Amino acid sequence: MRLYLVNPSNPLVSIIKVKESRWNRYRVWKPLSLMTLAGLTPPEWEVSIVDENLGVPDYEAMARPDLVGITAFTSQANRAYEIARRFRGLGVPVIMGGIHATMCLDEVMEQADSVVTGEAEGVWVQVLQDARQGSLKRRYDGGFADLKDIPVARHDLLPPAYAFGAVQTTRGCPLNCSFCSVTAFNGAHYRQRPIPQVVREFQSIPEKHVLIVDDNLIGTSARHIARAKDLFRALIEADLGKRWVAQATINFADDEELLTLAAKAGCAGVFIGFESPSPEGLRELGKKFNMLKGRDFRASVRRIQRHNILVVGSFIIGLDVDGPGIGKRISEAASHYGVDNLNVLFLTPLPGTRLWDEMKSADRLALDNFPEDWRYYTLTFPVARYRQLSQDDIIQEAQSCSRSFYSTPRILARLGSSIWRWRQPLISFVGNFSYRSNIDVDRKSYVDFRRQYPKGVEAWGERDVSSSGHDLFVVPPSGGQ
Ligand code: B12
Ligand code: SF4
Repeated sequence: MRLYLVNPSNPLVSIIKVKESRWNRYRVWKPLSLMTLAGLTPPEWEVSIVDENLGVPDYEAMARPDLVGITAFTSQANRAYEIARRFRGLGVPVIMGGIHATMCLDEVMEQADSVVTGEAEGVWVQVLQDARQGSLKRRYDGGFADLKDIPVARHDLLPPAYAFGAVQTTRGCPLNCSFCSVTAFNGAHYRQRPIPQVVREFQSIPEKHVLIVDDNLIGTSARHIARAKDLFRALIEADLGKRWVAQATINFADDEELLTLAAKAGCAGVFIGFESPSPEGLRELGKKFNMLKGRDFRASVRRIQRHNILVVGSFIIGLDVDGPGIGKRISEAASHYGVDNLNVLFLTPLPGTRLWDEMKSADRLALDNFPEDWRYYTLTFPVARYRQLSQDDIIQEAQSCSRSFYSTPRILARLGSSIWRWRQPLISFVGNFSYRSNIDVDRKSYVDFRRQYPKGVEAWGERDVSSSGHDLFVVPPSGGQ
């Protein structure tokens, strides 16, 4: 029995554009969902993973499969449906799963023979058995898996074309930010995978650099952090020789022992969601966690960097509190905090989030011709009606933010500092130039986007003249807000 597992590509995602920007070659990530499904698949199936991000294959020339499984983030849904149509047209049954299938079940049911919602560990073997017997059900629900059941992913099934391998050590996030799908999808209960299994999987990853895909590597409570320390101790003990990057909340900076262990265990960089330069913005996004304990972001970033760990800061643009000039303010805040790279994304209502519910009920989805418009839900297009900014304004703000943060003098200053302190200079170099080159890639995409939607969209509400003060980097909060 032949099974194809497909990761669809969305050509509008800038980091997959390796021809337009050669720097993006160093940011190609392995699709862990499909490698995990392959790891769950019994040996009687001959499995191939097709990752369209490496290039769309000639499907005609490939042997006919008995079953096709397709994964999709929301931004990949349109392409996923094209692939599904192709195989279903040949009479091959198609199963879809992943976050989009879970959040938009009715839509996906129309496009696939069968849909798996939630996490697949508990149901995949049954799905395959039913497929063999020709009795696939229309829907399976995996719910939340017991993390003991995550198999070692099939890292061997993909070619050595990736900059980063991938592994997962926890699922779920104890926080619940309004724009984020994670809590709706993986739950607020923070589940941790048994450490020996994580180490075993790490050992099977061929890439030297690895992305730990956890949404929140260290969690928030003392118990979560104790577990993260145990994980790092086990990785040190295993002496894997890997360098890894991960996502964490800003409390990563609060514990010196944690930072020392993380660095020794191979941590090269951490991606942190600062989200907004103002307390009003953090409140709007439900991320008050960032303001606890009277936090000084600049000092927190420094503490992390002292362990030779790079900090990538992520911000969201287009909040209701964001007026004209927000792009520059984010760039100034990120420079003031001293982050090594800045990633700025548009506020995007993703299905299943609180933000989606709020914006949909207020008729604030500017691009709502679904499924066609999903391809713009990449967090790099203005898909909503922003309160104080028109579509053109927000594009300009985002571009001016990136241009200011990635200006030549600022890049040189950051590179100088990372060489001087020997803080991952190579990764810092690639990161800065990759983000900078994508400013142009994005600019071209916006021209096409505006051609597609020539009317543009005006701001949804009034401009708020009082909302421009109180930047966290100007007035540190007094804490506990
Ligand atoms: C790693 C990651 C990435 C990597 C992707 C690497 C890759 N090639 O896959 C990178 C950095 C490239 C990335 C990019 C983006 N990402 Co991202 N990413 C993640 C992250 C943190 C982990 C995903 C992961 O690997 N999980 C581990 C695997 C094992 O779990 P899984 O994917 O859920 O798969 C399980 C089930 O879903 C199911 N399943 C999945 N697929 C299938 C298919 C079938 C057939 C079946 C049966 C089951 C099944 O079985 C698996 C095992 O249980 C998630 C957060 C999250 N918790 O999901 C965000 C997340 C998926 N990303 C998100 C977003 C928005 C993006 C971007 C659009 C924007 C951005 N800048 O981040 C881009 C778009 C990329 C694109 N191509 O369109 C959102 C998606 C929300 C949505 N509704 O689509 C998430 C949920 C984060 C969030 N805060 O909301 N991302
Ligand atoms: S944005 Fe980060 S901290 Fe907030 S709910 Fe999502 S994963 Fe958790």
